[in-house]
Amino acid sequence: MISGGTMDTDYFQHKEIFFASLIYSKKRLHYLENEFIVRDDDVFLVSYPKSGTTWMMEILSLIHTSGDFTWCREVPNFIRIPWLDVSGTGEKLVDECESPRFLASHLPIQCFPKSLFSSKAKIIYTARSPKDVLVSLYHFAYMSYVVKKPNSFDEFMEDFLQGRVPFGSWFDHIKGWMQMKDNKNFLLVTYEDLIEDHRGTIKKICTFLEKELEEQVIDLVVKNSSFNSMKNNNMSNNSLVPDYIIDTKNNHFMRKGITGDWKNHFTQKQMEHMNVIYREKMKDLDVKFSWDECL
Ligand code: PPS
Repeated sequence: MISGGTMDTDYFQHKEIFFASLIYSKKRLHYLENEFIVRDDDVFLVSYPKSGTTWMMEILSLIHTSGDFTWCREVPNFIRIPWLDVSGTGEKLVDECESPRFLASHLPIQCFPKSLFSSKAKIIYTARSPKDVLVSLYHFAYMSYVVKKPNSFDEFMEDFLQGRVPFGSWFDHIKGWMQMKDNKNFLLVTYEDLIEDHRGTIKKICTFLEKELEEQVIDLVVKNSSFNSMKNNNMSNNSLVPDYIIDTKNNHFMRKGITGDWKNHFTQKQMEHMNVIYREKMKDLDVKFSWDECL
């Protein structure tokens, strides 16, 4: 059963994109885009919400410590890898983070710090099938105060397809970031890659980061970034995020951790509707995704 709070969630618009007023601000977004200095050794974990950001945070933490689990066991993920976009306490965490910094962000490319484009910083973009993103976001809306509570799944799907959700349209987000796909400092990883070949994908990330790890160390990264390991670790399952942002008392952030859960939520009609919109919106993008085959 889904349970959630009663507090209202407000959005504001910045560059025609919705942001939750609770933890984001126009001032911060303006500062980030125009004044934030990206360092050459920064690594950004960029994703549309619910695409596997938290999983990537764990993998990068473990690669960084060469498989040593202590950091992940003792320090919350949002302190290990601060959220660039969040205003208030988040800003301090970003500023105080020592180089080389790992920073997480859901920002669409047009809102990202401009200084990125003249830097050597690395971007790992994590993408996930939009159908599973939609389902994950739908459930998340009931446990968080940063996504408005849906009236129905049908209505929520329409909001998602029209980009009337935080961070805007999934289609625009991915198409925007894919402009960087041929840049050597950009790596595209999908949630589906991680599910199908956890180990192989971690090795690909290590190669991208120029971090050579022995096979036994890779074993530790795989083991300690598994769904169950993260679900049971309070430093990684977001249970330490304040209740006014995410209510993890009655719900698990680490919900199912699978691919294809959309099949348990979509009617035939909803599936066909989303397929039509997907094909139309993605027709000019010359990148193939594993989920394209299901359309
Ligand atoms: S957020 O709120 O935008 O930061 O969410 P994000 O971390 O991007 O995505 C949350 C979904 O990722 C799943 N997850 C995992 N799946 C498999 N294995 C591991 N280790 C893992 N860690 C997180 C999490 O369960 C959410 O997906 P759903 O489908 O809701 O379970």
